[in-house]
Amino acid sequence: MTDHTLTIAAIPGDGIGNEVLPAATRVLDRATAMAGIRIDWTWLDWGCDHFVRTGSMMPADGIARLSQHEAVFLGAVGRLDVPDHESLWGLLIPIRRAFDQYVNLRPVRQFEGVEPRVRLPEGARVDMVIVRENTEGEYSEIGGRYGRGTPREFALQENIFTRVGIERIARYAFDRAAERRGHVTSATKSNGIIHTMPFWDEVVAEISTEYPAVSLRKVLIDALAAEMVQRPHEFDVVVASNLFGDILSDLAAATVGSLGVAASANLNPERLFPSMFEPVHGSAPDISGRGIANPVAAIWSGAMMLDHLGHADIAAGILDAVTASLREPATRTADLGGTADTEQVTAAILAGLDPQ
Ligand code: GGG
Repeated sequence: MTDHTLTIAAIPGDGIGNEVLPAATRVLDRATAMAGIRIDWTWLDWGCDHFVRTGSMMPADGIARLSQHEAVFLGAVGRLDVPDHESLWGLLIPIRRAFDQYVNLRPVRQFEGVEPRVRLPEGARVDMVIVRENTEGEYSEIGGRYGRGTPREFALQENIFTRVGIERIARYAFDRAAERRGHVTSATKSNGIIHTMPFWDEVVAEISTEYPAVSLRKVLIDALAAEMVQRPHEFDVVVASNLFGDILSDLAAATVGSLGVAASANLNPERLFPSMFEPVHGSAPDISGRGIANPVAAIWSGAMMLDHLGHADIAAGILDAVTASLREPATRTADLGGTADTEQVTAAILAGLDPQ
């Protein structure tokens, strides 16, 4: 008997987004149905095809339509014949900003049975969360191009770091660390970036005084990238600006196997607007259409969505089924050394949801 309905907008987008998102919604449908919950999906065909057809990635009332939902579930954006800045700034980034999704939460976990890509000490496991600032920083519209096609041509782009923006992302990171192992690492580059990064360091350090039980270590981004390859198991919570957080999360995901297991949540923690959940990976034109994409990142992102919507128990059940499927090469995809295709992984996860 269904006693509760969730209204969720689903945007598969481009490339493998059209393969992993339907797989993930099947898993979410089954897991919620078992708990007496129904998901009312609004499927939206927005993305690069829409851009080629109409000149925009989503309709003019797109944000208003999304705002009628409890959450947004996104696949991937990007197509080889569409400039990447058009696809990102026409869909993904406007949604993050319109809904003030200032936290991009990206968990990185080493799953049992999946061989890490870096050598770890005996018994060590990678389990970190990257807290990426998601609405300002280096992803800024402020700037322009001058003298196009002339010898004096230049491009100028302003980074935006606000006190409010740094304070709120730092507090979110410290809150997560307080619930976990109690360590925050802050990514910086305050030796070379003379204005914004010393400001970032200063504000993060100020917020740290509110959390005496949590340690803070600031590390220059170049050294941090090296540490993440050499000792990924030592990180607990990493807080980073928009660009640094994006780069580090791909790097961290690679250490534990592949971007195929990198999930993310774009959160408005105050819940004034819908939050958006998406795999970290893009549209992967090199493998799209072959049915071999890894659906785990999308499925885990969907589990994060259910957790955010108040169904932590269902989310945990999905993650258990994902964990079990990853143990065997027969039920994981080739990016993780397995032999399964998207359908076989999805079937294994669906079977793992059923009471044994
Ligand atoms: N899963 C959505 C997607 O396609 N992401 C690829 C991407 O390039 N994202 C950039 C970003 O997260 O800033």
